[in-house]
Amino acid sequence: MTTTVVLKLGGSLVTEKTKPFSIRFSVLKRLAQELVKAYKECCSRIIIVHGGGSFGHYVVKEHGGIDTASAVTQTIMFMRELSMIISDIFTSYGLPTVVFDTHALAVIRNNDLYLFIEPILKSLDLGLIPILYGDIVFGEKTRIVSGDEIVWCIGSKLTSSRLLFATTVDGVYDKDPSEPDAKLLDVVRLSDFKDILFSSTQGYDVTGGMRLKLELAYKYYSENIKEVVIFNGLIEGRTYEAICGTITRCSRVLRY
Ligand code: ATP
Ligand code: IP8
Repeated sequence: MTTTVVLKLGGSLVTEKTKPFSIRFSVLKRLAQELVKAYKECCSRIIIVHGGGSFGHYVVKEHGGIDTASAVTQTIMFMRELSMIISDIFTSYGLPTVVFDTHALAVIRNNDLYLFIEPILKSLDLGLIPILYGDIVFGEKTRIVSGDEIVWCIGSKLTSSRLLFATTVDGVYDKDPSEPDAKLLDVVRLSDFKDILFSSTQGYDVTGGMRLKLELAYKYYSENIKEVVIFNGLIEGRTYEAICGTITRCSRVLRY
């Protein structure tokens, strides 16, 4: 069975989430190198999804929501901009990336996300690396769809997937990771979620932070999803290890 890695690059990893429109170029360049190595050595079926960071989240916050035409157009425009920058950097390191605008492949019905994944799969068959991003998705009730939801949604539709969430902390902690006595949870089961304390994300955030990443499991976790790992993409080597299945410092999210 062919397994596909769906890698979320957190907005807090690829941008400075407290500073509007600030990209972490050095992090992206290092991630590109790790991805090149992992793509060559371990897995050529990789879908990348990135978050909004100080692009999407900041624009939505500045507009006070997405109720106006300019809020919608600017949010989409800045998310595309961020995606193009990421794609340009990755391509310059030799990764065959292709950006798929999420809003053009998706629709919201009854508040649920429907994603047309066929073109994404066809691009994977050609050895390409599709990039999607957290975005505004149109529907009866147009809403912001986080990159996390896109990862879970794609993962549940593929016959075999591994979901890897790269962020700025080593994984899920029992409480705010900045607390000195916070403990990293190696394994997190759906039934444990209620005992975890979440602090609000630093900087601009209009989706749902670490809590949302986990809560989406209730809706989307299925037999097709073979592995869910949350890890620190700021630490050199961890993204390579996560893709190649050798990572040890992380949290694994299990269904039961
Ligand atoms: P984005 O949502 O912009 O794509 P991201 O995917 O990197 O970004 P965040 O939404 O920023 O993720 O969530 C990660 C943040 O969640 C960390 O910076 C961390 O401080 C915070 N956090 C809050 N509570 C916890 C917890 N119990 N365990 C781990 N992280 C937590
Ligand atoms: O950062 C949010 O995606 P996320 C996208 O993955 C927008 O939650 C448009 C704010």
